[in-house]
Amino acid sequence: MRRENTFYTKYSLTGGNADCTFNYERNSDLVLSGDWDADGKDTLAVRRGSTYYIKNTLASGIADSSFIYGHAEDRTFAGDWNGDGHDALAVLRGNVFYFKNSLTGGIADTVITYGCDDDQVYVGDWDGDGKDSLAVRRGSTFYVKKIPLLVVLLTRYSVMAKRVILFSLVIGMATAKDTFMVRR
Ligand SMILES: [Ca+2]
Ligand SMILES: [Ca+2]
Ligand SMILES: [Ca+2]
Repeated sequence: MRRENTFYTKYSLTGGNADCTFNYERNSDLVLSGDWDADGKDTLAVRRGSTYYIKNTLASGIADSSFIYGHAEDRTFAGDWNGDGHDALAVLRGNVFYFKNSLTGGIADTVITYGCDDDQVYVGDWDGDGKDSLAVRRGSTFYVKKIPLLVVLLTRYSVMAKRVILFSLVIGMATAKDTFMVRR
């Protein structure tokens, strides 16, 4: 959770106080989390304009690396697009996603057009293949890229959707796939 510019992190899914607190960067910065160095631990990156500051430890202080990518008005997402264990960034401009597999600026490694401008976008490894991909939410409908059957079920039947989500959660716990949590 984030309160002002202090981050409280939890190492387990229980209530109570956070395990550690630390300060990093300024209030107005956009914060992303990911496993930038592939050590199995997620840490933070901060975006200011189109400059990204990467930190590989959960501590205050100077960023481990920084680079410029995309435009200041782009939306930014973090994920492991190529399954090499390193999370990197994708920016969304209109409905075009520009994926990058390294924490550097320059030309995107993959460019795709997907969804609509104002969709809510989620990143996850929906099929458990180790690569993150996209899902977009438009109203109460989820569109999961690479899982057509799930898309049909979630689109057509709201009762079925609950069952599919519940089923996915159970499967997800068993296979370490990312799944949706629906908040009501
Ligand atoms: Ca890491
Ligand atoms: Ca990667
Ligand atoms: Ca995947």
